[in-house]
Amino acid sequence: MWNAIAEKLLDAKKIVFVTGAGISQESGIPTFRGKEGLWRKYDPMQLATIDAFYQDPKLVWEWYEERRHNILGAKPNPGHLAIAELEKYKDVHILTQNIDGLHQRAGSKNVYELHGSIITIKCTVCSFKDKITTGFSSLPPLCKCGNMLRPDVVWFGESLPQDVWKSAMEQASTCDIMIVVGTSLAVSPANLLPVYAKQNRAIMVEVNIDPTPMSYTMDVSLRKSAANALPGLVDLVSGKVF
Ligand code: BV8
Ligand code: ZN
Repeated sequence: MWNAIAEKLLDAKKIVFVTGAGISQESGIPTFRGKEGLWRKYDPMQLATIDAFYQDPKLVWEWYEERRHNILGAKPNPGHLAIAELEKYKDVHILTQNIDGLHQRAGSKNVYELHGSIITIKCTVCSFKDKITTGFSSLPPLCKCGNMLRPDVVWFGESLPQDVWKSAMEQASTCDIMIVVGTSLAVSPANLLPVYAKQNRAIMVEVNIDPTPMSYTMDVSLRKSAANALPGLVDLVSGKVF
């Protein structure tokens, strides 16, 4: 599966991953646009936008709390674990659109959360921000300052955290190999990251069960699941298989 670029993989110093909901699908977390996708049941523009939040904060909070409980019960799968193990052999950075924290729970260190995190909460007015450690007695939860608290995620129409976005562009533009895993590349500006890598002559790899708008620019396109394809990458790099 990885033999076509075995040489490049062994020579590579920095490997950067761009991951999306597909890498967490085998942990039981629905993707956004798949058949059983999250958005299928809910209209994203209805729930993951600031207007939706102010229109019906309770509904938006119920959606996030349902997802957060599903995520807390989920475990990293062999795809997440392989990427974490790769850090033993290479300089690995993970630019993820996911808010589920599974890369960190798998043991990955250099994780850039482009769209925030479902386990962090922040105030809509003051600078309060904290990890969510317990449930809430009522929704929407209120800050000590009296204003509503919100999930610390990036909604449609909101800009990405500037510092995270800047570092993500930097990593994408300076990697030897970019591996895009489990994302339809439908959402901007995250979908620009593979373009930056390509412009800087990185070797481009896609691991995705469906084709994406950037499949034609890939050096290798694996129509495989993440949990299926990624362990083979570590076997090759670690010398377990030649
Ligand atoms: C911004 C956090 C500007 C919340 C998310 C028209 C109208 C309105 C807006 C726009 C518009 N056109 C463009 C925009 C901009 C908009 C955008 O891109 N919209 C799209 C939908 C057209 N982007 C934004 O609004 C961004 N902000 O542009 O700000 C700005 C600038 C300055 C100042 C102010 C503002 C913010 C975007 C962030 C939105 N938040 N999530 C939450 O999660 O609740 S996006 C959401 O979609 C998730 O983060 C998710 O990651 C992301 C993308 O989805 P994917 O991860 O790719 O998942 P998907 O299901 O689509 O694909 C899964 C893939 O995996 C599939 O291809 C499948 O085949 C594959 N797969 C499935 N299983 C497996 C697998 N592959 C391997 N193995 C498997 N097992
Ligand atoms: Zn506050």
